[in-house]
Amino acid sequence: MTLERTFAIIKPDAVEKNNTGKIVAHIEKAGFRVVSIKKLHMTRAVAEGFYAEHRARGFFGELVDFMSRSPCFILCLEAEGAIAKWRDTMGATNPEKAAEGTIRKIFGGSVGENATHGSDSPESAARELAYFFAGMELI
Ligand code: ABT
Ligand code: MG
Repeated sequence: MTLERTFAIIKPDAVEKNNTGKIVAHIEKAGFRVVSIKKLHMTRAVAEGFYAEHRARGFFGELVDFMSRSPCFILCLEAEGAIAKWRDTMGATNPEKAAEGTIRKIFGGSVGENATHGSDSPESAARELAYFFAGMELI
């Protein structure tokens, strides 16, 4: 396996519930290095650009409302095989279907408000990291 970087978000629902620190602790305990972490209140335009792949889906408006309603924390995480490892650590998109001990099982509320985001491929990780971070923030 190779050392990889992935992009993560601690979403507005988790920040609102004061679960930020607990989720960062879970991330570090799982073996990731937090390369960068930054607070951000997304505008609707920023959220629309981030989730552009879902623009045609019925849930797009609600998704953008949710992601822009209050601040989130965005992170760059590093580990061996970080992209797949972070998806495993988060669990399934729907918290009800997520495995025991995963972040979405513990902290997620619903399929629409599921506590965290993780890039789903190396291409997404590269795009999403470049969308939110300047190069010098990822040293
Ligand atoms: P993200 O990490 O947020 O991208 O979630 P994930 O990759 O696990 O799931 P996808 B399919 O990318 O979902 C994107 C967001 O859209 C929400 N959603 C998804 C719904 O609200 N209803 C649906 O029917 C589906 C399929 C869940 C995801 N996030 N949020 N918030
Ligand atoms: Mg996704």
